[in-house]
This record gives sequence, C-alpha cells and structure tokens, in this order.
Amino acid sequence: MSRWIIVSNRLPFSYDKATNGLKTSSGGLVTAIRGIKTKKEVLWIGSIPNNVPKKLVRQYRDKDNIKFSFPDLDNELYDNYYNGFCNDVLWPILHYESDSVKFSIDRWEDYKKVNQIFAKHVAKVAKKDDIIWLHDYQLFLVPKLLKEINPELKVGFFLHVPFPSSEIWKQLPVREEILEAVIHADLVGFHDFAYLRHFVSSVYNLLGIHSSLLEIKSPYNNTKLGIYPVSIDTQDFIKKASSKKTLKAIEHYGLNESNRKYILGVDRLDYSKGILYKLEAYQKFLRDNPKYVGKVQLIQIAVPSRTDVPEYIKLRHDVERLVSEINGEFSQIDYIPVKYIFNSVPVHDLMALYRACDILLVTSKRDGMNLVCLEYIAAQAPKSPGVVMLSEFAGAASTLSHATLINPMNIQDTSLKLKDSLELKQAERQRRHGIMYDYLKQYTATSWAAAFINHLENKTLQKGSRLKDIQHPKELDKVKDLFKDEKRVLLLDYDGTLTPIVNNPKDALLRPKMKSLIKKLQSDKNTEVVIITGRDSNFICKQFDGVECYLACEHGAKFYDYKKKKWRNLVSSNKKDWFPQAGQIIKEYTRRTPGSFFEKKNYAIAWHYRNSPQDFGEFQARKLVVDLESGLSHFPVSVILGKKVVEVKSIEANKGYFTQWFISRYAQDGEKIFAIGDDKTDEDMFDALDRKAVTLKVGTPENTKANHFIEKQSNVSNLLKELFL
Ligand code: GDG
Repeated sequence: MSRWIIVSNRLPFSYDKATNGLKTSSGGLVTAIRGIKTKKEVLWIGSIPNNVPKKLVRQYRDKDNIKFSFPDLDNELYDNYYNGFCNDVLWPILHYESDSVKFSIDRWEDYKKVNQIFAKHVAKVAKKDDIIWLHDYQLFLVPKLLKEINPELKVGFFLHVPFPSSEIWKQLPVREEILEAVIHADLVGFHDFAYLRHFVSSVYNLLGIHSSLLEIKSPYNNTKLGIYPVSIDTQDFIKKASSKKTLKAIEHYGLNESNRKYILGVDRLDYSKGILYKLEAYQKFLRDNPKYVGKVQLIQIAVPSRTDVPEYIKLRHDVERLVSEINGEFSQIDYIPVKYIFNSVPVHDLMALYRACDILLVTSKRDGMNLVCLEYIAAQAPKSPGVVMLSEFAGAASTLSHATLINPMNIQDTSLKLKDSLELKQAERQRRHGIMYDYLKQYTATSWAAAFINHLENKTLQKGSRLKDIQHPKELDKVKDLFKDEKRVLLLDYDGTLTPIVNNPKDALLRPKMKSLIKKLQSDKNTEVVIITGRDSNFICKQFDGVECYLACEHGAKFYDYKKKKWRNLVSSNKKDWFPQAGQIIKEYTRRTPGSFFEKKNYAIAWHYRNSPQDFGEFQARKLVVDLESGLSHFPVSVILGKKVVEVKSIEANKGYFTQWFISRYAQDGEKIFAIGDDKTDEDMFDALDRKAVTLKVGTPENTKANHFIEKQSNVSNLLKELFL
C-alpha cells in the first residue's frame, strides 16, 4: 500500500526533561497535520532538536500511529539554515517585511545544504508508490533536488505562509533559484487565491514562463496549482471545548463573570501578527468608550518566538511598554484592562479562553491562514457564540465569510468595530457563527489533506505508465495486431485531431489528403468510421461531402446514418428555454473581450477567445463559465471550458452519451473500438468506452482518461495509415 510521506522542517515534539519523554509542540503546521485522519500509513520526516534522545523518537508512536524519521543535521549548519536563512531572509520577505531581510551567501549555501540533506533522506526512505508531501518555505529547494535523484517520485509542495507580490519577491537575491526549484513539484498548493496569483506572476516575470492559474508548464514539469485553505480537527476542538476539564477551568479562572466581557488575542510574538495594532485599537476603544472601563478585559497570549533575535527582542519590549501604558491609564484597584501572558498555555486553558471569551481579535499584518480563528469558532457554545474580528490580511479572511473583517492599520475603525461586536445581538451572533461552524464541521484538516493528496494522486496517475506512447515501436505493433483483420469502429474527432487548430474555426477545412485517407479507411469492409465533433452539421457536411461515413455533429446531438441516408435528432429537451438567455450572456462577453467571437449551433453556443490577449482571455473565460453555470443552473445544459473555447450545450449533447448510444445500437459483438480526440469533450468519449477500446489523446500525456497518447496532430494521418491500411 502506498504511504503518505509528510516532510516538514521540524518533527512535532520537543523533549521534556522532567518526564524524559516527548512533548507535542504547538504551531499552525503541527495542529493542521495532526488533525488529519487517514487509513493510509503515514511517515513524518523532519529534524529534531539536538537535546532530543534519538531512541525516543524512533520508538515514539503518535495517536494515529504516525511513524517518524529524521535526517542527521549538524548543529551549526542547522542554525545558519533555520535562524539565518529561514527566519532572517525567507520569513520577512514572505510577510512583506523586506527591510528586515538579512541575506548572506553563507546562509544561502547552508540553506541549500540542509535542503540537500532532506532530499537525500526522503529519497532513501521513499518507496515507488509513496506520495511525498513537502511543507513550507524551509524546504523550497527539495522538489527539484528530489526529482533530480528520482524523477518518478510523486512530489507535492504546500506553502503555509503568504506568497508576496512579485514586486516584493523580486527583491530576494536568489529569487529565480527558489522559483525554479519549486516548480519541479507535481503540485503546488496555497491557502489563498492571492498567493497563487502572486506566485504565477513571479514565475512569469522572473523565469519568463507563461502559465495559467491552474498549471505551470515548464521544461521541468507540468506543475498543477491549487488552493487548499488549511483547516482543523473540528470535532476534536468541539469535544475539548465542552469537556468537563474546560468548563472547570472557566470557573476556576472566573471567566464566567456576567458583568465583564473578554476580548482574546492568541498569537506568537511575531511582527507579522500585528499585536501592537491590537493594543493601540484597544487603547483607543477604552479612551472613546469610558463606560466600558472596568467592564471589558483584553487577554493576550503572546507565545515566545525567536527570543534571541534583535527584532523580536525589540518587538517584545514595544508590546510590553504599550501593555503597561494601557494598564497604567485604565487600571482600577479591582481591574486590569490587559492581562498579558508571555508564554504558551496548556491546551485546556486555551480551550477555556476560547470558550469563555466574547471576542477573538486577530490583527495580523500578514498571516498565511491563521488557525486560531478557526479553533475559536469550533470552541464556541452554539447558543451563545462570540464574535471573530479578523484581519483582512489573514488567509482565513477569504473563507470565514461571516467574521467581522478589519484592516488592522485602521485603528479608529477597529476600535469602532470592537464596540459593535461587543454589542452585537445574540440572534445575529448565532446566525453568523452558525454559518462558519457548519463550514468547519464539513471542511476539516482531513478534507484539506484529502483534497491536496487526491489532486496530487490524480496528476501523477495521469502521468504514470498507464498512458502509453502509441508511436513507440513496440506499442504500435501491439495496437496494429489488435486491430488486424478484425471488425472495427473508428471514432474520430475533427478539430485538433483530423485538422490542426487554427485562429479562425472557419478556416479549419479538411485537407484533401486527409479526406482521401478517410475514404480509404471507410472502403475497407471491416471498418466503420464515425466523425464525432462539436461542429454543426452544415460545416461537417461540406467537409465530408462525398465520404460515406457516420457523422455525429454538435457532440452527438445530430447524427447522420449514411446507410439510411437519414439525419436523426438525439436531443429531446427543448432548447428554447435556455438558448436566448445563454446567447445574451455570451454576447455581453464578446462585446467586452477584444478578439473574441461566438458561434451558434443547433444545440450549443460556443464562445471562442483564441484571438484575445492571453491572460485577459483566460480570465474572461473562467468568469463566463461561472456566469453561465449560475445563470442557467435550472436548465438541462452543461458548460465546458475547452481549448480556447467556452461552450454551453444541451446536457444530452455529449460525446460520452453519444458514444454509448452508438455502440449499443450499431457496434457488433466483438467489434474492436478505436477513439481519438484532443479536447475536454473527447474525454467524455474516452470515459464512455470500456478498457478494451484503444483510446488516444492528441497532445501531452496528462489530464486524460485515454490509454494512449500521440503528441502531435501532424502525425495523426500517418498513424491512421499505419494502423488501419
Ligand atoms: C503557520 C502560518 C497558518 C498558540 N498558542 C498556544 C497554542 N497555539 C496554537 C494554536 C494554533 C497554532 O498554535 C497557531 O497557528 P496559526 O495558524 O495561528 O499560526 P502559525 O504558527 O504562525 O502557523 C499560519 C499555519 O501555519 C497553518 O498553515 O495558518 O498563517 O503562519 O493551532 O492553537 N497552543 C497551546 N497553547 C498556546 O498558548 N496549547
């Protein structure tokens, strides 16, 4: 059975001298990965601090039976890699703090060395079918290094932090090397669409590689891209937050006092978390709303982080100075406005705080996702939930639709929203919380991991050995033998298969040589040719004038039986209901998109954008798909995004349905089937056929259900001759 190999900089525990055992560490990545539930065997590879006895790690079994493994790393080397390059170069640049970057060649060299050690270790333990999932910026170079050792490995990379605008990333001296290494992976994932967009534009601006937002085609790999917002083990948080231990802790700390409201902050003490903005907004709130003095308290957990780095020492000093200032200004004998804890707290205390506090205030300047706000939502009592105030600059802002969003740099606005949130009516709190709570119950850390791994598995499966190159001499002979002297049906797509793709669809005429080849094929008594195309019948009739073969036009909506000399209409639904509405939407896009045009068929409308500016065209096409899908959601239509074309068509006009219909009525028992096509619509045809059929994709060997491929359209005619004449 294939395993998941998770690779992160550190393994998720530290050494507890008192018990001579291992203690689980806290942190976003650890919370997310430990929240995953899977039946697969999981091996987690990461480094361990020097004081951890190696034997303990080898014997350690996690709650879900995860196994652990670690590379050997020299202390000084690790320090230069981790504190030197990861924390002093990558972390600030990824969080838009380029002034804090302290780049040096030595640090970069050590970063490379450690990535090399990781790659060697992973390649050594990985078996053939294992899925390798690399985590975060500490391992940016590992995708390339792994593929160099073994190109067959399935490698995914997930970034837990933001990817900045290309204008920021450009400032990094080794910007190209890192991008080039990452795009060796088979799949690269981000929390948020903005990070993906920034990454793609950096790849374009710095490496000159043009790509869509779904895939980067480079000389190294065709790298899929995806958005996978991380999540948590929601049920676990729900359970812990309502446990006896948590409720006891709430009572013990007096957090259930009815005459006081609590605002909570839980952050690592890091400049990216914007703790100073939070304190300033709170100070302003107290100044502007004296009636709340004595009635509200901010509890701020500031988890120590990178405590020996000067910036962090200064940040701690600034935070603590402001805490003292607020406390000096507003404290009373029995009241402290800010309870500040420079430490991490045990998990049940954290749960008690989540459960009891009325507001969670997240003021990050930049934050990849922010798990604290997800945990807080899961921990609320649904009858009387608190309010999440969330920075727009946290990735979570894109998924938590009903949080109160704030720009933490706007102190006045945050202070006003604090007041509104404290006064929000219970029914409205319930409504907002309910929506986010339901989302988290369904979308958990397991869903996050499954989405990423499934995408990676599909991608690599398509790339795998299942798909054969039909031009390989051995394979060609095999297929030839299969069809030799047998009765056969040839299902042939038109555009991109029998003719090359051209700028104007009207110019894609059937060339005389191809026409005579099809005539020859059809004249063999063993062969039936079916042209199966999205084109309308007028156009196809002109191209195949004088050829006696079956014609399936408009994806099979109209079928010509050449033996009976009859056209049949295979679509039963009424197109009048949806056609005008679809036409209106498409016309509007044609007006707004230079170079685009549309084509009306009997059961479909196609919008072509092959002559439009590339990026804009792609963008408009995606938007058009969404508009058509939502505008026509009650009609029996399907919308497809093909090669430079968006097509809306009757659901029954589908090459898959047609193929099934045709085979069941026209093919004889034991007849051999051959199908060839280049487009998304041809995938339905491949899918409808059983495994014994030879299905052939024209184009690159990926994203297909075909069992064979031929890279170039220009080789199709020779291949057909070779196989069937
Ligand atoms: C990175 C990205 C992204 C915090 N204090 C205590 C404690 N914690 C736990 C929380 C939470 C985790 O630490 C913090 O997670 P975040 O997501 O907020 O932040 P980072 O550590 O910076 O994580 C981040 C994340 O990766 C995942 O992709 O969301 O944007 O920066 O789980 O509960 N746990 C305990 N005591 C504490 O005092 N027990």
